[in-house]
Amino acid sequence: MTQLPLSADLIAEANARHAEALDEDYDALGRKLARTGIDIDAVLGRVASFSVAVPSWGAGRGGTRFAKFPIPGEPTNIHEKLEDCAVINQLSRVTPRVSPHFPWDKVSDFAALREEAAALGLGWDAVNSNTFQDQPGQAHTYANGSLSAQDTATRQQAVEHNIECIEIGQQLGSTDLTVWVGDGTNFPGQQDFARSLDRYLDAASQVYAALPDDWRMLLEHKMFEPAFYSTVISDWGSSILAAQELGPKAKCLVDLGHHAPNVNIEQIVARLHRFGKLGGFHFNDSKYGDDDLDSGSINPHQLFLVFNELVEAELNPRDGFNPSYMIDQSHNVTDPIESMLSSAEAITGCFAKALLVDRDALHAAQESNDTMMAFQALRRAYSIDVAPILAKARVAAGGAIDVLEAYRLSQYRARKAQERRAVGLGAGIV
Ligand code: AFD
Ligand code: MN
Ligand code: MN
Repeated sequence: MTQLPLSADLIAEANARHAEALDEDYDALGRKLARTGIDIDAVLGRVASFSVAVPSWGAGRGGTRFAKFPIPGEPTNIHEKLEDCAVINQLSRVTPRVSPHFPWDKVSDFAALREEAAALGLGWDAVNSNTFQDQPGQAHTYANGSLSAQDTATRQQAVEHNIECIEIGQQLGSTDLTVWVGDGTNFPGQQDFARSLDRYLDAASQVYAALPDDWRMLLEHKMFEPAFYSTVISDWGSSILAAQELGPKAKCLVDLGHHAPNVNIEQIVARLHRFGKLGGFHFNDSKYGDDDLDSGSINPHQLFLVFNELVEAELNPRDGFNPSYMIDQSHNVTDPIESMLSSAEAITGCFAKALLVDRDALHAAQESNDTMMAFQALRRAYSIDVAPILAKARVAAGGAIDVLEAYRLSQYRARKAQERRAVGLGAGIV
């Protein structure tokens, strides 16, 4: 029996006030799309089956290296985080899975946690290991690396932690392990580039060997931070080489914020797909680096171009093409629920726009070297306001037409501020 956190009546009442306007907008958009041969109901069907996972750690207020500013009613443990994730899904109907991070989300009974999530209408996405910080009582420090550490016992500890994450994930019903390591250097000469990668590959292959048959290992690259001179899996090149060496169950995960400024991420998507190694995404946005800003808040066009490649990839599938989508953001100055509601809408919107691209016109223009018309095929789709399609999909599934309005009407955060204990101050990128 599912028990969702918000009142269905409150959502229905708020929707009733917008229903007529939505119908008008949807019908008008339907007529406009029909003129170019697009059936809006078919697009609606595709949008209705789209989903993106949310990270458990995104439910709390993030921080920078300098400070964290908690808000009243912030979640303090995985149970409260799940409840907040259920709010996001109840309103958006597009975020039905949560991606947990260990040991942050560790509990004594994972079977019970799985049921708790199911009762909130939630399933589980990729499990994330954490070998980028030390835990109290940990035998070997990760200060000098984890899977690539010089010290054999440290590497072994990191391998065992990843294997434990797989075992937890099996209890939750996950089928992906995402591995991001903070391993790297701050000084030229600090480590040998080749030998540190050798150590990483050797340790990662031990984790790979523990993967159940239907599992994938998603390698997340990142060019800097916490290491500022070099990182072991710095870019998509290192990532795909490692994934190829590990085997077919190893794939590459693209976090939009983990590249050098101005890198052509949509081309990376196409390249990884070409070699059957596109495993998934962490959606966020950035202006300067791994800023973890809200998806589509800085460069929505790039997000659209990424989805354009994903729709192309779908038309030309390679073996095992099934990328996992997740939001990975740090909400430093907003209510995390509001940020993820807004981000889920931005992400779904870019997917919808990518579906509207006239592929025949695009391909014909490409083949005849008609640069302007090729660009216009993309631009026409990007310019369409798809909001009525997204809202229709939400309403049909029991969600809200205006997600932020319904959330604010619910007074959810104020109620939680009464119930939950305050979280501590402090700094930390999460
Ligand atoms: C990192 C990565 C990654 C990781 C997270 C930890 O994006 O996904 O799990 O932050 O906080 O930058
Ligand atoms: Mn990430
Ligand atoms: Mn990141």
